[in-house]
Amino acid sequence: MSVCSVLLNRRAAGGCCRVWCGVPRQLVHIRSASVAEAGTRRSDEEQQLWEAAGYLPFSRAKIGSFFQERPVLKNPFLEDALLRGYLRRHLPEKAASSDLRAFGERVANEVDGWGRECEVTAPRLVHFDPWGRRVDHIVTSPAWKRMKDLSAQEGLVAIGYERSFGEWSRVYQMSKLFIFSPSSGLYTCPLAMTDGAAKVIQSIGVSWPVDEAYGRLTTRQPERFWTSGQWMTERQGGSDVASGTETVAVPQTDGSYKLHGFKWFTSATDADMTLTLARAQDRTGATTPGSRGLSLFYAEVSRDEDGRLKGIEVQRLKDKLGTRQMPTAELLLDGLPAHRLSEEGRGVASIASMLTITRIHNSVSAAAAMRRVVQLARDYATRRTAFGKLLKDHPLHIQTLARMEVETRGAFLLVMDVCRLLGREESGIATQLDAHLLRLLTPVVKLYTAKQAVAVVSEGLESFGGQGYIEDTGLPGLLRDAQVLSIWEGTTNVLSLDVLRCVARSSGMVLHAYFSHVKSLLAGASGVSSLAPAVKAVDGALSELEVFVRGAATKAPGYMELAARDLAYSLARIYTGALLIDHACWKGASPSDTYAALRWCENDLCPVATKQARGCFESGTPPLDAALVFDRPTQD
Ligand code: UCC
Repeated sequence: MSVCSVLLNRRAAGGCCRVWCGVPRQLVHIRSASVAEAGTRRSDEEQQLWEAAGYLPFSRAKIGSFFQERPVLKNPFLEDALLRGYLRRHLPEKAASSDLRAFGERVANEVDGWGRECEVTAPRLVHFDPWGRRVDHIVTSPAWKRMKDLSAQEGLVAIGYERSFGEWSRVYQMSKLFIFSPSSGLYTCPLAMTDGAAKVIQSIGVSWPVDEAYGRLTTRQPERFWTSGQWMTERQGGSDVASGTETVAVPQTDGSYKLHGFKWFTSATDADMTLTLARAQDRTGATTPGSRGLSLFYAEVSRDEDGRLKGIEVQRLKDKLGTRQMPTAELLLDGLPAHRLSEEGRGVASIASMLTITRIHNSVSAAAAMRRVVQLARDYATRRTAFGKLLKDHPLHIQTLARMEVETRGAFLLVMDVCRLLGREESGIATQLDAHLLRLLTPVVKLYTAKQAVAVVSEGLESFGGQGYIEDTGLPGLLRDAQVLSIWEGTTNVLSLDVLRCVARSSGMVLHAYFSHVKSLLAGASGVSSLAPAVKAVDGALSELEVFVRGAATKAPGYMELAARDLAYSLARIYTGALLIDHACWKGASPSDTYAALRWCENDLCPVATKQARGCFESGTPPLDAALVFDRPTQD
């Protein structure tokens, strides 16, 4: 090795506090001082002694000998104090906890690797066979196929329909999905739509032509298991479905239909069937515009004897920011055989129960992404040293992780409460109050947790330093995949408007249920002094919200539209605060449960009141907003 390279290597190594090749730092440091003497030359003998002693870092291996330890994924069930506490409180059955424990072990040791395989082996579309025949094969990785089998075996959809744990079955199912989701290679997306399709079929009636499909969607037998798509979005967009749907359904003499149209976003397109919206033609070939013209259709995805998809051409796969594990395609429907499931013109109302389910799944994935990044960051904090001590011993670092933990706990409790309500509704024991709460909180939990997930996962990546930005750590994918959660299944603003819609359609009854329930949760904590500041904060915010809502009745619709997002955030933060308080009052709660509740309640719990006080929703605001957004440079 030349003196020059020795010098270079010494400089590169200077200042590091690790021990190299068994040589104590002090020794290296002293030698490094002698090397630093500019212009001096070591004798050949000295040089040989140096090299023989093996003191030189980087002298033998070009990459050196120090490697940062990677964060280790441990059993995500066993590692999650809140999940386990929540289940001990509400679902103490041994069968559930043993299943979750075993599944958590499998997720950490086996499934997480498959998820990574799905990410690095993205699906691809093969349009033609070697002889030029159109085949439109979506080729997915073996790991993606294993995910399908696993999903059936583990009952990831079936549990919701077997109802072995009665009203708590949905909580059990979603707990399983919660530990699976970040390792699933996005297989939770087809499962969400499959669950949604089963729910729609169940609500319409399990009879021909969907009885066979229902059995397959909810089976635990991998060889029978089907997944379903939910094809709603066309070129004009996926939010305003009523005006954006061009697909027509042409009636056939046997009572079935053929669909003709172009579906612009179809996720998990390797599905076995789909539920989709189209406009049924009358005898003259005319269709009805708007929502009243939309009906719900069921179609199987199958091939003819030549291997061609029946009535479907896959135009192309989408090139997405994230969720690359999952095929998302543009589909030309050209005579797709289908059956109408809803009454004519009741398409949106009929698919609404699917939206409820997929929005809840979305929220589970959001909370799960937060939980996963916190678990990994926590583990990493016990391994990585900076400035002479482990990250876990830097209070500022731990403060950041603690803030992420508070967000994660809030999201988890909010999601699980909506699952609890769903379980009650499906078990036939929901009160009117439960039904109202479920309707109101479904858009709220979806919009709020999706935004939280992006913020928490982004913060989480920072806690790994530069490694959080490196693709093959698997960490950046968490952020990319989180970003979709606020986009699909209704964007934040569309869902905020859905909150207003359900308030109006229920004549305010959903809000009445909300206020009653939050008050009853707070009442349970009235004598708990350690929680007094949190109770006071939620109580105060609830009063502010009540004042806002009372005043809203006299406001113009434009006022409420401007307030919609802040209203939805207020509903989420206050309700979550009440849930954290309630959980902290449980006899099995830990001091950390109390601390999390106190910290959560330090937030602005009622931003709609804060913003109202600043005049944000007044009629003078939109022109100012518009002037700001479209501000142009003035001419020089
Ligand atoms: O498909 C997509 C991507 C697939 C991938 C998903 C995977 C998720 C996996 C997550 C885990 C990883 S993206 C598609 C995105 N598009 C949407 O989500 C639609 C967003 N837009 C809306 O939600 C709108 O609010 C619409 C489309 C529902 C609005 O349509 P309309 O026609 O204007 O709706 P109306 O007139 O307000 O309501 C029609 C009927 C009413 O019932 P009736 O007639 O009985 O009064 C409403 O009460 O539908 C009822 N309805 C609802 N019911 C409407 N929305 C709901 C609801 N959310 N819940 C219950």
